[in-house]
Amino acid sequence: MTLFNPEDCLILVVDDVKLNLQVIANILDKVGYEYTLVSNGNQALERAKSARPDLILLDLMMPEMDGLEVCEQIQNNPELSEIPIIFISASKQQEHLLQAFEKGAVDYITKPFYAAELLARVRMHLELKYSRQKLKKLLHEQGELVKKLETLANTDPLTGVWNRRYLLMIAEQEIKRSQRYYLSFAVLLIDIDYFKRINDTFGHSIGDEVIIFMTKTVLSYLRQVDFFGRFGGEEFVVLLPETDINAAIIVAERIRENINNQYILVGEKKVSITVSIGIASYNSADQTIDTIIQRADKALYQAKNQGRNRVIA
Ligand code: GH3
Ligand code: MG
Ligand code: MG
Ligand code: MG
Repeated sequence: MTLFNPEDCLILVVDDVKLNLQVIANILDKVGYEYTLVSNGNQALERAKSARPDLILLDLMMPEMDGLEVCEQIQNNPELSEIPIIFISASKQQEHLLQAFEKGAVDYITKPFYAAELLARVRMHLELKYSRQKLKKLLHEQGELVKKLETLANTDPLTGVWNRRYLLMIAEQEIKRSQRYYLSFAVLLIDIDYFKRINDTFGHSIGDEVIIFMTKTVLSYLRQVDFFGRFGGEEFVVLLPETDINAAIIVAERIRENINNQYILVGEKKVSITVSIGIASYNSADQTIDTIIQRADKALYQAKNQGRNRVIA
């Protein structure tokens, strides 16, 4: 499995001794790695920022800023902290080795070293880096996919509002919450009046546009905490948490009136619709959402019977 081509990998080599830089450069050349060479700590930080190397070979002992300091600063920079750092040092002291790893190094090679050893370690750490990146990308993609699936499973494709399944689930939670905390919540059942006529007169796709227009209007009159969903066809449900019947009537009236006052343009023609709204509110006898919806449905039926474009609670 090859995760990378050496020619695509840039290695930053830091050493205060020119000869050391040359030796390492020759070794990297054999395999075809790209490299960039610097001879002190400050240059190393600058070059790391400007060139964004894939890996850093870092001398430990350097005058002014030593390798440990360089390593620490790179680790503390979120944009650079994922670059693997391998120390190369003449020091075999355990103290140095421990400090290097504490500062975030991934490896420690002592001088003198075999060319093959250096290359093997460089290769291994580049592979690890690329597999980490790959895994991160996969996890991100998976997360995005889960979000998309959730949206697909919970929303209505035409309008983007919650679908029936999701709304019923939320409603059952609302019942439990209301039982537990002695709260009330209200349900609005909204149905477009004489919608068949819209379809018959203007066609189904204009009918769809009218439905979308209607959901936008309703949404603009709801709070963030309310749930609005399509129950089926041109019938919609609003769940109003912690809302009593009187407050629900005010919300419903506002929705009804505003839909009544607006129109959408179909060519030159103004198309306006009205809605009828049935309201019911939770009471402690309700064990499931069905009984509440049934009462809202009865109220809606009355609203239709009494001439439509009205709210009945
Ligand atoms: P009312 O509710 O006032 O009694 O009359 P209505 O004409 O609205 O009657 P009903 O509720 O029985 O009819 C609803 C119509 O809505 C029937 C169906 O063709 C149409 N419809 C349902 N879903 C959609 C949709 O997604 N798009 C379009 N364009 N029409 C739909
Ligand atoms: Mg040195
Ligand atoms: Mg209708
Ligand atoms: Mg209907």
